[in-house]
Amino acid sequence: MNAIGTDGLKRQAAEAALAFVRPGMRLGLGTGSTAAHFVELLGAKAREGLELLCVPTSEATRAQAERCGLKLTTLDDYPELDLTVDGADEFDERLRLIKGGGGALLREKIVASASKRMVVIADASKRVATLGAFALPVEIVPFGARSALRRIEAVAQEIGLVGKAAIRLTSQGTPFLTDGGNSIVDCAFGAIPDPEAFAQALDATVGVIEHGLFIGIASSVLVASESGVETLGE
Ligand code: ABF
Repeated sequence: MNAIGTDGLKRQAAEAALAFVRPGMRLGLGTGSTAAHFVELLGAKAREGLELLCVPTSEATRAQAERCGLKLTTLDDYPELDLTVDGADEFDERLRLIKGGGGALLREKIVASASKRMVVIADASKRVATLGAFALPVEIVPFGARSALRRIEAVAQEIGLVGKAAIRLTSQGTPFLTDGGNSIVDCAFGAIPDPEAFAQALDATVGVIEHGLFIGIASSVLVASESGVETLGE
């Protein structure tokens, strides 16, 4: 914990991301508490007259954006966006990310991949030398979920990753379902020395819809710490 506090640092990162926004942009809006700061700040700009069109990455962000008075659109109407601003669960020096702790990774990856630029906003606690301290979320088809979980463990083991994978539950103990009605497997395999290899293996696993490894997608990470906001990347 620090003097500003984690939430204050998230806000600082979100404020820094406003510098990337230009009038008339089509924007992807991330999910999570850091992204929520950005949505709130952007809403204030929109109410001051800044013209924007936004695509939310979750139903929660859609509801917040509507409350803030942001104009919403879809990827069907605008398949290419100018910029997405989103949070992350972890990032490394090569701008590789783990996302999906909030369960929105599929829409987050679709929206970020449709954007010319993805700016990640985070407090410095998310910065790691090697990804994997945060359990990697993997979105799977609910049908045959336990079989998919076993296949995920097997492909992980083939590349030397061993640990515990578990189907995510809600606080009531029922299966967690994403906005798309899918399940999430959280993979606590520890350090992932070769995220590209694991991403490829997961991409080829039956039952896996998408995983939370974002590689080659983020253009920059704005990292807020006690000493200010540092920009990694361009
Ligand atoms: C989204 O929100 C997710 O991809 C990530 O799981 C989470 C980060 O949450 P927070 O900003 O609340 O730490 O960006």
